Amino acid sequence: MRNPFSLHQASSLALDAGRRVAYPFIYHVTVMKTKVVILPLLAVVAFVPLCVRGAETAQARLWCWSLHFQQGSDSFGDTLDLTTISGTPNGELAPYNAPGEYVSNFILDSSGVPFTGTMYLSLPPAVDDNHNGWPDFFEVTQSVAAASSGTYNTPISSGTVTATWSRGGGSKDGSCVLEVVDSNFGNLGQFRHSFELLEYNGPLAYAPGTNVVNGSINLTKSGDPTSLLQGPFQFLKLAADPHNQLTLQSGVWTNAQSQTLSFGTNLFLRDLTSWPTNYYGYVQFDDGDPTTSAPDFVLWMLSIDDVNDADNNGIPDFSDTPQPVSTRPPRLSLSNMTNNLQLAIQGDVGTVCLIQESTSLPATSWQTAQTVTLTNDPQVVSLPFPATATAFWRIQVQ
Ligand SMILES: [Ca+2]
Ligand SMILES: [Ca+2]
Ligand SMILES: [Ca+2]
Repeated sequence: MRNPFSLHQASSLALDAGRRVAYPFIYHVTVMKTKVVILPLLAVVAFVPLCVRGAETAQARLWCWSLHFQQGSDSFGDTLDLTTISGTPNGELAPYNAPGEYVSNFILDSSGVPFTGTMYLSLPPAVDDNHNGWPDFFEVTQSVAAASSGTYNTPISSGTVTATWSRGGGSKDGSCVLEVVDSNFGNLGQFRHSFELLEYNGPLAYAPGTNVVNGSINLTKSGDPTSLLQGPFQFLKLAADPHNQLTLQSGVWTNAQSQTLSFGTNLFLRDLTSWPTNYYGYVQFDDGDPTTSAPDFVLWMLSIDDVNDADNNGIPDFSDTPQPVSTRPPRLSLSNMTNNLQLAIQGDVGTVCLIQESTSLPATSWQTAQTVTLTNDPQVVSLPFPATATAFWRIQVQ
């Protein structure tokens, strides 16, 4: 077994409502003595789009706080792999226990002699040139050109790592050169890696609710339009602050390979200070990459931007108190036929109408002649001729 370590998720995870331009930190490293664990094959579940009455659309961006590294190599053909699981390296560089601090186990193959260790690497300082509250480093639209540093240790030595990062704006793929200098063995090489941001964008359909917001996502991976992530969601509004705090309920989404990704419950906040149409929170998958043999790439962030604001009160429809559904006042016309009268009612289908009759105006009392639920617009109702010479009718909407 090459990698006797595994990354485990810490128990607590909190959102920083005031300072979003920071990296998260939720992991710690523990030694794992067990053998490789193979997950059972996940069931294939078809995704059925959620159709909800009065659905509206917001925009969503979902990205992973882990980076995906390809194998790196130096000019001598030595290789460097990163991994957070046992078995085949998964290339994950994962957030660690302080903002911007990352960790991964590694396998460095130097002239055919592999040795393993754990690398602790800082990301470049977070910047936000596009002023959206999120670190540009994790935005595909933004470019990166920066350096950072770290350390590593192995069972027999330790050393330093210097990272040189480069990624063009609009590209999910970048390069990272890791220069490894060992305290005992000197410079072990400059390893050039490709690294990838895992980011999805797309519409998020939802139905505003008093206490619950139901909907579905339909996201496409940046730089890979065939890779989709779809599925339903449910948010519960917090009773004490329903416009600004919602809890994402656990659920399951499905990717283009019909693999399912389960996620847990997490709190979402509305950004009241700098982006009031934006909601954000963590999405923690049980396993963010079903193609690898163990849970990995678990921590993601979902940013929801909703510019719908039907009542123009500054609170997006996503979390605002839903407006009551208004029905059009019915419009009436009466026709004198050979054997009866025909009352045509124009109104919203589904409206329940009481047809009421009086022999005089002002009426001392209106008598309900029929109750009709509109199934057409207009809907024609037959009325018998009145017993009196003069009669009046009206509609009362229920
Ligand atoms: Ca930004
Ligand atoms: Ca996995
Ligand atoms: Ca509103």
